[in-house]
Amino acid sequence: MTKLFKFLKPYTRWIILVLALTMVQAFSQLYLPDLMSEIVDKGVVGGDINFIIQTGLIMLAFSVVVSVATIIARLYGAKTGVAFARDLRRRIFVKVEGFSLHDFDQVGTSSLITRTTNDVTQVQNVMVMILTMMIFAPMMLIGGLIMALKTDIALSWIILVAAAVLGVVIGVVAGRGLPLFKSIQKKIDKVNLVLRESLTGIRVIRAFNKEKFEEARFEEANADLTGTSIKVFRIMSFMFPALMLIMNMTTVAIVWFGAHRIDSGAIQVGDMMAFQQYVMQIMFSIMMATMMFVMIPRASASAERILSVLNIENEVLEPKKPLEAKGSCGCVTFNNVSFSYKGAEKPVLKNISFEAKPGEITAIIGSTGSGKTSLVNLIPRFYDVSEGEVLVDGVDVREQGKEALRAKVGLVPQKISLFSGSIKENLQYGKSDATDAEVLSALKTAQASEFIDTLEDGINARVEQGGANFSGGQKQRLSIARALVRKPEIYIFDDSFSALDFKTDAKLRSALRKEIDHATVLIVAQRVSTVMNADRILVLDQGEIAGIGTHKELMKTCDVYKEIVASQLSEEELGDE
Ligand code: M5T
Ligand code: MG
Repeated sequence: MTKLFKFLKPYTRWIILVLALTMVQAFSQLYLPDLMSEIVDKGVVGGDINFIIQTGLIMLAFSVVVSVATIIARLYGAKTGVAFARDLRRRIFVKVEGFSLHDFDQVGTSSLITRTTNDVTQVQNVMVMILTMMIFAPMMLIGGLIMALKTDIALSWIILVAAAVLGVVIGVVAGRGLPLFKSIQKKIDKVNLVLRESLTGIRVIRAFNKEKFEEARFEEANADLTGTSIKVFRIMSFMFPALMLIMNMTTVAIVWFGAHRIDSGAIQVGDMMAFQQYVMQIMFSIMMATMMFVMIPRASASAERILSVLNIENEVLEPKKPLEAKGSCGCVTFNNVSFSYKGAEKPVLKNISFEAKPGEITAIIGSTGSGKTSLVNLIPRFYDVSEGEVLVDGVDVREQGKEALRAKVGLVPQKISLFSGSIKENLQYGKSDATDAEVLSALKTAQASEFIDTLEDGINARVEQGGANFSGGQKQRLSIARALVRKPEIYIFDDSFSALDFKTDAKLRSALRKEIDHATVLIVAQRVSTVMNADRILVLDQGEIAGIGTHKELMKTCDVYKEIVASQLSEEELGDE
């Protein structure tokens, strides 16, 4: 919790204002009972009307000061809290955006969402409370004590007894409630997780008839959260009446024993009334302080959850002094690259060396899981290599600025993601100021015009979340067009033609060849027909290069390639029968 205080720094001025105002508030409140006792003793008992009016006006002025100070303090306290929460959410968001794909798996998406919303709110609430109470409560406690003792020492044993009873009650309640408070946060997480999973996996759940199972799973998490919350509130609902009882008993005790003291002439009526008010102030401040101690552990559980996100070291770091690549032709060079995912035993790529030049098509083929996607993901630096180096335009990717590097790359990922919006907006992800003409020409090359022409709104047609209203092949072509519109130096097509029929595949590749003749092109594919005409084919086998060459060369030298070709030809022949 204390580690989060540093995020309050920009609001130091507001905080000082709040603290100063709560001090004013405390001083005024401590002074009021004193004035009141004088009114009673000198004014009412002594029969001095002028004194009553005079002192009454002073009291009125003090009350106005207290009200104004309280309002402003609350306002700025809340402002600080809200601004603090906004900054914190922004920090988490920016941090998460910089996460490598590996970091994501570490925390989990649903927990990340709870942490950015619910946990931040918890911390915000307590922060505001601390701000408004930090100075106020101790001042009221100590000031109240001093004033009460000054008024009548003989009655002060009542304070001791009342405080002791109060302490025991609050101690018991807090002791039982605290652990429950902490566990509530985890239970909210669980409800979110189940809800999120069943929302995103709704198709699978329906297909496998798992609705009942999911309902039960949700019910369990939900009932767990409800049960704990009810327990907490039951305990808390006992607290308020108990506190009221203690307060009222104290008042009775003061009046009872105070009356005897007045009777014996030791104190005056006003003194007793003032004493009573001071004791109330003392008890209120004890209550507020303990409330804070109840809230803080819950918030610090949240604070820890937030900090653990903020403290994840981004794996893919921006270089201190980014180097500019001299030329910008788009050459990609792998030198003895090995790579393994964090926590994995075996490397997924071993000793990869090759060069992809502009104006040429370099194809990568290999069975599923051979590491093709992992290989191309190293070029825009989604991950860092374990050994060796990846050069783009002759400079190690780790030494280039991430933004400059990624601007050179037009990636069509294997797992396509389109965003909700229009087709045009989706293409403008590739180039934010792309004109209609640019968008249309990219769609034409990607062989997407034919189906877009059938849409009523053309390029302004809506794309649903995740591109749900398009077929797999249509999505692939939109995703290709998005990379084309960017006109980058390096194109990466990760299995981007797999959902297209052979004819569209062939037409698309011949259109591409014309369009991107000056760029470096990497095509990942499973089909031999897709890669056959490439200038260079890389055959991957379990993370290692089994052969590099043209189709003709590989047919003579590379057994793995020959096997792939043979398996696909025979399949097609079988299909023809
Ligand atoms: C190669 C492992 C995966 C596989 C190997 C993306 C990814 C992969 N892997 C991880 O452990 N974590 C990851 O985030 O790496 O996977 P690939 O590079 O995706 O293989 P591919 O592209 O050749 O396969 P495919 O099916 O796309 O043709 O063992 O477990
Ligand atoms: Mg892949």
